[in-house]
Amino acid sequence: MTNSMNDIRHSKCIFMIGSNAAEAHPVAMQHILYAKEVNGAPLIVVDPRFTKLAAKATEYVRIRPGTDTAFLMGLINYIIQNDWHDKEFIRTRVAGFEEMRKVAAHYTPEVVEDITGVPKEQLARVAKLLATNRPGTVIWCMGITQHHIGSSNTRACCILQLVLGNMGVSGGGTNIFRGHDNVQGATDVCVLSHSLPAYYGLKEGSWKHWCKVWGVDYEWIKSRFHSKEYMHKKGFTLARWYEGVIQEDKITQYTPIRAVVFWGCASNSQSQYHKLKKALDKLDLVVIIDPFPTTTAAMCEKDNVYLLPSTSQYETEGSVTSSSRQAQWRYKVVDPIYEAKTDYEIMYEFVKRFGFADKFYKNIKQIPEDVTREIARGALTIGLCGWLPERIKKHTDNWHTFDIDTLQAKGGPCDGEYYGLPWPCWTETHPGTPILYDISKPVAKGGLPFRARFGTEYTYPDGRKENLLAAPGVANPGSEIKGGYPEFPGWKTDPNVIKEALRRGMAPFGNARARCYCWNFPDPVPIHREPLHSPRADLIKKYPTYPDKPDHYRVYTRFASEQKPELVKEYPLVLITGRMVEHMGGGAETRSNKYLAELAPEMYAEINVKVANDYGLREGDYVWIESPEGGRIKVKVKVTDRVDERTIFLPFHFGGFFMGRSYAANYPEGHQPYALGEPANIVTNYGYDIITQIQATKEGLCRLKKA
Ligand SMILES: Nc1nc2c(c(=O)[nH]1)N[C@H]1C(S)=C(S)[C@@H](COP(=O)(O)OP(=O)(O)OC[C@H]3O[C@@H](n4cnc5c(=O)[nH]c(N)nc54)[C@H](O)[C@@H]3O)O[C@H]1N2
Ligand SMILES: Nc1nc2c(c(=O)[nH]1)N[C@H]1C(S)=C(S)[C@@H](COP(=O)(O)OP(=O)(O)OC[C@H]3O[C@@H](n4cnc5c(=O)[nH]c(N)nc54)[C@H](O)[C@@H]3O)O[C@H]1N2
Ligand SMILES: [Mo]
Repeated sequence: MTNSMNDIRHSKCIFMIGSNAAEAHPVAMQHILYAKEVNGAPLIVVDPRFTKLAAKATEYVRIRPGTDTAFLMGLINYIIQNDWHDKEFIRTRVAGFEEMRKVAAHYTPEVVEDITGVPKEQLARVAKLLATNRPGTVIWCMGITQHHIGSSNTRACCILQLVLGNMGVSGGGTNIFRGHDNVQGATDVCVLSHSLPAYYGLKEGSWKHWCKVWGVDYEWIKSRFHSKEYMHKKGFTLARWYEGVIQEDKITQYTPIRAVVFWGCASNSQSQYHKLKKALDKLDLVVIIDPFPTTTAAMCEKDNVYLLPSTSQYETEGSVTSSSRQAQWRYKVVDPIYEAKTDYEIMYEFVKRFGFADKFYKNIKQIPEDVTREIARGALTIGLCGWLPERIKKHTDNWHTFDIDTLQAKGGPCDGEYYGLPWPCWTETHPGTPILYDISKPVAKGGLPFRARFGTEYTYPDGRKENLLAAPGVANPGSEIKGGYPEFPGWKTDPNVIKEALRRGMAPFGNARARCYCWNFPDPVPIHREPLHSPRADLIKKYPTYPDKPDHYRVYTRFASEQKPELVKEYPLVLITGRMVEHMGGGAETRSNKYLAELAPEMYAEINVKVANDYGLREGDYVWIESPEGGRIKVKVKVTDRVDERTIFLPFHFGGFFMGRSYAANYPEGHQPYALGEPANIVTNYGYDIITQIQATKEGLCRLKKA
């Protein structure tokens, strides 16, 4: 998120694509509705479904699932064709515009209408709203990311904002509403398989940096791995770990997986759940560390499960990071109840028994403060150097002294600082960066240019050379160099370099252009590729998916070999999934809550009136929904015009049933949730993003049978 939830109050136009914030981010809605109702900003909502958010829209765009890149490139093309692009911003701060423009030219309103189903008049109307109401914000969520071309979708959103010149300004930006409480913090410390904390990657230099921060010997860390190769090899992702067990797609790891720890993770949140179930049946050991036993425990039929009850967030404390890159201190409300232990304690007990507590806790005497201090010492890349526990607590304690519009404290102990010290917060005295890439302020006061991450010059395939640094004259006030500059050598490992850069009025990571052409991506400019399982057989030939990827996070991942034009004949309906306001994630917490379970007690499928009539179904009837991979679920139908005549929507929060069979009796006594139901993820299709491997849960095919 480049700006903040609060900053949306200043937007002149709000473009939301693949987000249903009215259900998934109801608190953020106060800022969206403020901009809309108080300031009169138009609200554009792009979603295949007429959601509760769409009900608030000035302009609701119904789009065919999995075609967002085509729509976005169509908007970009239309904006350029009408000469509405921000030429000065592009001239000074953007790279690869020419290359991008040529690709975008393909997406004429007619072509876009054919791919997306959005009428060309509506595309023109939306483009005009964006062009005439600046600065506007672009907000996206899972409707954009959970696709095999999810990474292209996200880049197309960014390019749209570059073309409009909406970056680095209040009211503009690319604003991605995050998921869980503290998921931004979890991402920043990188609980992912392809990087060390703070986006350092897995190269030797990164390991050496973190070894220094942790105070442990690099050779010792190396000795913990099977071989040096595995120190630098991306791991399995959450989406596909089970293949490491069942190996139906070939794995590239020296040994299969035999044990899994679910630490605050619900298995029914993962697609291909019937495959995951096979893995649960095969594993030697399953450990669940959670305040609830979760559906996972009930699904394990072998006597191979350990339940370690952890506390909830109210029984522990520490720093947490919001969507807007802000830190807060969460204080404990009550002591842990019953035999539950905090996640810190559980971690400690493991580490002690594994025999390396002396190394793991070398710098950690006081939990959690010293953990936060260690992050501040190591996470230089995103500028967490100024996030000291004392400062974070001071902000939380003085919450009321900050302005709701600017996030800045007026007077008081945090005078002039921005709430939660939004990162990068480069030093112990830096006020935080409320808006990324804002060159109107000095870097030391929260300004920032674009990062120079990809060298200083690039030669495009046609021989055109381009300087990748910002144009002369474009820099933050007070910058020693009045124009673009490369990164400061050593800034990622030495806080003194960061301080030196700030003293010279400059950003440690350089001052560059934002790229519209990413040569290190499979599609340097985002292009439309038909969903892996597409309802439009005719378009597959024209817009095919990628070739298969043999080692994608250690698993053979099918793309071209999975995209079959004839599939739609047997599976004629499009399947999308998502959230409802009453439930959270896998639903362990909310389905175990009497009041929420009463509000939303049952799993259901939203189907259109025409589909209901064609299949002879009425509200409340049961149907089998079947996926191409052999998953099937029995659910109740909800007949509604929210979805179109070809699309079925499923919420993914249910569990405790499996293909028609109840597993209720498998829960530990007294721990059965109040609401049980079939997991949607039994029928979400095969399909993963080409870069991130996120599961494509919003672009599958299925078929219906009356139960
Ligand atoms: N109540 C509640 N709130 C939550 C959560 C929860 O489980 N419950 N989960 C949290 C988490 S972890 C996250 S990540 C966020 C997610 O928040 P959102 O992403 O907003 O939630 P979703 O409902 O998954 O998806 C949003 C919309 O994407 C649409 N969509 C599906 N396919 C497409 C497509 O191809 N194109 C477009 N443009 N749209 C499409 C769906 O119809 C849906 O309305 O919510 C967070 N907030
Ligand atoms: N079909 C489909 N599938 C999806 C999605 C979709 O849109 N469609 N969305 C995907 C997304 S974006 C996400 S983020 C995932 C979410 O999926 P998960 O993260 O797997 O599901 P949650 O239920 O949100 O949270 C997991 C568990 O954390 C536990 N928990 C809560 N607090 C604590 C704590 O302090 N400590 C510990 N140890 N545990 C705790 C909860 O009890 C819960 O059981 O689902 C993904 N799956
Ligand atoms: Mo999420």
